[in-house]
Amino acid sequence: MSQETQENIVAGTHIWVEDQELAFIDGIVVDVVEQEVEIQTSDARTIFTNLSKVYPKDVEAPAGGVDDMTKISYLHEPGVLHNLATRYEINEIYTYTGNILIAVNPFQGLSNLYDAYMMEQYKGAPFGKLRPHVFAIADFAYRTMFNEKKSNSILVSGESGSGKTETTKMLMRYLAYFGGRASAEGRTVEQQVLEDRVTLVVTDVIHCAVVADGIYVRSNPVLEAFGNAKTVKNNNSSRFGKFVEIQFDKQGKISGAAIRTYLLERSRVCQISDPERNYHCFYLLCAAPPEEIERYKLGNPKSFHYLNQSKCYELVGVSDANDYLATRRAMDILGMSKKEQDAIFRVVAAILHLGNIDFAKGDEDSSVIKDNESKFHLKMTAELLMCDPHALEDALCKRVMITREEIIKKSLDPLGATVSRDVLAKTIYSRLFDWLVDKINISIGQDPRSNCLIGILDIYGFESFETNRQIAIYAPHIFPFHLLIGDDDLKLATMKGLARPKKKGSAAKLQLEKFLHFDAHVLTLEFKYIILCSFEQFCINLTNEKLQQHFNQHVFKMEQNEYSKEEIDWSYVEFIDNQDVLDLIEKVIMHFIFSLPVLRKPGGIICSYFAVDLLSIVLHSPEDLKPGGIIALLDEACMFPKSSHETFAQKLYQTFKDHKRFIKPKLTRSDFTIVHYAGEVQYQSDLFLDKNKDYVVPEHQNLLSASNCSFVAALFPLLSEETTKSSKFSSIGSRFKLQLQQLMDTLNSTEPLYIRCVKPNNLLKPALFDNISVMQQLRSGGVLEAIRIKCAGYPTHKTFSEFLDRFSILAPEILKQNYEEKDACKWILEKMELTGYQTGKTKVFLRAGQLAELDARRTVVLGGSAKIIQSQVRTLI
Ligand code: AD9
Ligand code: MG
Repeated sequence: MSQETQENIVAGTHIWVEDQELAFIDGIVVDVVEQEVEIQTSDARTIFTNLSKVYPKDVEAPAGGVDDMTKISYLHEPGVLHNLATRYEINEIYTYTGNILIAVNPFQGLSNLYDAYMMEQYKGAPFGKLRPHVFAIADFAYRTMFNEKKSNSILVSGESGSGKTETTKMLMRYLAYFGGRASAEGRTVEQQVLEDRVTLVVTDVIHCAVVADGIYVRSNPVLEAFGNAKTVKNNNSSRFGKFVEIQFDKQGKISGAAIRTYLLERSRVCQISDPERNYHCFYLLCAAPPEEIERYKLGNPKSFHYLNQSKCYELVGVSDANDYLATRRAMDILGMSKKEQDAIFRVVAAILHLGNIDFAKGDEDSSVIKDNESKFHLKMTAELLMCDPHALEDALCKRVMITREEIIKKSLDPLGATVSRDVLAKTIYSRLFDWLVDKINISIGQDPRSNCLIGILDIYGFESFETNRQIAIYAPHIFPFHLLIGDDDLKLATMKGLARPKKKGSAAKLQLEKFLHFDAHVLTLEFKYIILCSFEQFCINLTNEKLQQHFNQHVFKMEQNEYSKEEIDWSYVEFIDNQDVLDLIEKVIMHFIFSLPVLRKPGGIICSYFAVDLLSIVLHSPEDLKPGGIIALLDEACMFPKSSHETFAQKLYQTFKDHKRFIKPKLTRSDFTIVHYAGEVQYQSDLFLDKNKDYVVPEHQNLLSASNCSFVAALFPLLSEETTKSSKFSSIGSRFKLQLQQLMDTLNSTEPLYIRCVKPNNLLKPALFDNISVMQQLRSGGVLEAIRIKCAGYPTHKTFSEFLDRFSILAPEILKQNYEEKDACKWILEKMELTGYQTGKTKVFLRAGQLAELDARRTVVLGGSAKIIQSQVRTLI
């Protein structure tokens, strides 16, 4: 929310001005005529701009920046950004905003930043006394937990590659360091084993992993091997959300831990694009010792379809062979038996073979196994999963249809069979992942007596795939031509100012905004590149909306606490809320409607608007009868056999046509846009219905539950007839919503601490700070929202002595009198005829813009321009 305040900008004032490339550039005001400002920028340009694009700059800010954003005199976007950039330059990667820690990824090891000496430094140090550090947050959480017996949670967020998982590891390392047992003396072997397991899970590191060549290595812990992959954004990207709960006993020692995971990315198992990789475990297994390769009939990753869709097989600086051994060792520590480990890797190998089964057209619309090679892979898959090869072939190529009259087996065409194969691979993999999480939880054990815990949330950040880019293309004479965007090869179809290329099998769309430059050989384009988001991003963004609300409420509460500590009036501080977006997404339809027998149609459930119409006659309560949110409407669409993504989209358009957070984009029949707190995101509804159905194909279920391998059979437990009947449809969206609610309940019962990770550049390189990208992340991460909340109240807090140091020059007479500090401050403020400020017990609280006004007066007194121009200055975004 922007806030305009009456300000004073004088010629000679140091300012920040908006800049296309740098986000903001500093300069000095030369002249102001009404709303137009003439500026001399620090890169020696003269520019004219509107006053609304100008922000006052604090010339007195320390050269190395300030370690807490709340100490910045002018709390606005350029001020925050400049402070972070200045600090990053001198390798100060951590900065506070109150007790929120902002961590800018250094993309390089900074010496001694995380060693034992550093941990000792932060142990018990009052918060804020030492330089900002992730250990300070961990220590604060640990102290609060131990001294006040309060549970804490630390929420780590940020975009992919910003350093969430690394930060999480540092937090856990600190907690394990002080929460671990001091010595092994007097402890049973069982206790030691348990602690090793907890330490392993908690720190994600095997301390004693020494490989054959004697090098001390970081292991590839189990969850990372199965849940992480190389993506364009991060070589070790976590493809799932994780909440680790560390339990402590009365002595403050770790006594148990539990992991909850969220939304593993299933599609990656079958579909990857260059230069990404599939989950690490596939490559690790292909690098296993020869006897295992022989046992699983594996070989070069290039020979497997699920891996060779991308040309990337290896990671720089990583040995898959070493990581395989380390993962095995981690599994040993976690108490996974050799038999279980064999079964796990057998399943992984089976998935690789499964992906190599191709289909050809059989009689009529049926399909058959394509060739001998595919037959070999079918045999291997069946062997590894210990199921019947004919049953496997049937499960892939046929579907059983139950009609009123008979049960018929319908053949699938080759495309249908391929889809069926991929669905099977994804289902097996996600069940395997869930099994691993359960197993880890069982093996580390929970402490039922623990009543204090520290929870750490490492969860994916807000997702939107819209980027503005400029590119130059050589020789664009021949149309259509190929356009390289990163590594995506997109074909431009037309060139009429708006091109809409289609990338095969993906949702990439390219909208040409304008041509910048065109000569004989080079065409420079500026365009908006949009990859439409799907159901997964929808769920991720819902998570972020929920966390954002939690964050806002917390920041607001902290502000209020500060005000009440200083005994000042804060009643008119407005609270900015995103409840309306949450309602749009997750508001429930009142299910009791469906329990009214009169409203049931024979053989099915009626649709909500029909129900609402009928019910409104009875209830007369329009507020109660508002339709459900997007998830409820999606579930409803999934339950109707005749629904399609188009009817679902139509229903959304019709229901939310007046909702200010919902937009029907132009030129589309089924996309929809949600105005999230972090910006607009366009979703493509095409696969929403399919992806929302948590449905295991009964043929797949029957095949694997009959496996001779007890491990595989246990991944697919037989469902009772009752469950099969009642759970015809189970909604992923609703289940995720429930999971999220449970997470929020946990978070609400703890004291939250926040760490916002920032990725300073997209090249993953040290010492590069991309202002525009960082600013976008600060917006999405709610850091600027926190600042807005502060600005809605009193953005400037200055202790009386700080205030007097800076402004006593405005009222030199006070020096002659024997005023109390507080009275002296009041005297100055009254003399300057300011209103709306507050003086607390130790600090002056100024409204947005008042500091700029005082500074302007100060500049005049100090001999700056005598001309003060009254003007509008936007001090906020
Ligand atoms: V994702 O959403 O799981 O794709 P994360 O978890 O935010 O992502 P990650 O922690 O994996 O990112 O960090 C990415 C890379 O940045 C790491 O592999 C390191 O190479 C690098 N990194 C991150 N934090 C630090 C740090 N504190 N010091 C040095 C770091 N390098
Ligand atoms: Mg991660």
